[in-house]
Amino acid sequence: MAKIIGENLPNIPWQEPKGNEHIWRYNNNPIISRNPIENVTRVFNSAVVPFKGGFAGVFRAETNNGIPYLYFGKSDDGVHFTFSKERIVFHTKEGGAYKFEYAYDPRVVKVDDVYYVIWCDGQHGLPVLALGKTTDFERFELVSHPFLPFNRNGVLFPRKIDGKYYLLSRPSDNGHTPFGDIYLSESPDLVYWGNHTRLMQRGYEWWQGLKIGAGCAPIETTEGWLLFYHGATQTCNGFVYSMGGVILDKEDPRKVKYRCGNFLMTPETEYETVGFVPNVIFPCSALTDAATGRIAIYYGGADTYVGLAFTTIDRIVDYIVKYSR
Ligand code: BMA
Repeated sequence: MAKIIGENLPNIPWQEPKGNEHIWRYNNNPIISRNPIENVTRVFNSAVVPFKGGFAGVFRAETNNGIPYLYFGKSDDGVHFTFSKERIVFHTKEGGAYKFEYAYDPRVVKVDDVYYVIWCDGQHGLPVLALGKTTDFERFELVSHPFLPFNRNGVLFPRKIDGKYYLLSRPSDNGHTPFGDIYLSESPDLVYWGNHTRLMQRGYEWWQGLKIGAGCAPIETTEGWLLFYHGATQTCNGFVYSMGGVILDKEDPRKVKYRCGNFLMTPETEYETVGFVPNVIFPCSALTDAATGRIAIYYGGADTYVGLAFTTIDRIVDYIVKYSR
């Protein structure tokens, strides 16, 4: 039986399944609805981590001029969030406030005692990955822009492997990117990145046939690194984004052990199929409880809402292995 290697967090959001589903949605989804903050029309594709006995998050917030920025939110139960009134300010090395063009799809990953925030940042109108950090969710600092444009979906591994940081990313174009594979890069210091390799190619399965991108920070388990990601297909009415799952080798995350040929979740509910962009499930973070094996996944629905999905380590590993290619 697979086990999560990590902290015991008995207070993560949770709801029991009805039957033997491999993954199930929270009954009270969406947990964040429209207009949740003054001057913000939608919050989605956001990342939540355990913090000081409760939860903290960095949220993709589309302001009323249609431009996305990053906002801070905190919660006691991981379901009800209180948001900052203003955008998060990232301090530069020179001491000033980093001037955002736009910022979206944040991930937050704790490595040692630092919370790293990775997002897609606009620089001279081009999408690049940006990396920031905080220890208290009050003062945030900009660390670097790891790669050249064009790149999105940056996801850091939650610990160093053989003394190196590992970062997943997805080279893209300047628009809606009708292609894309997941790459893996390594760094000794979070500034200089190299040994870039293509980890996973978009699939021949139709749901992930157009492009794929990393989702939540990889979860360390006895079976390897469990990664929830998104896969997109192209239809005559636009892209459809589903959630996929893969298990990477623990010592060498460049090796794919099991990649599920089936999607884990595809848009079905109203908050996934109807919204600013219909038919989008976009996972960005997951909370885990090692003792019970529970996993709570935060995902964006239809570029409009935040939803929660639940699974357990044994159910999801069984499913990924059963339907792996
Ligand atoms: C991708 C990203 C995501 C978004 C998705 C669907 O390219 O921009 O932020 O959720 O498209 O619109």
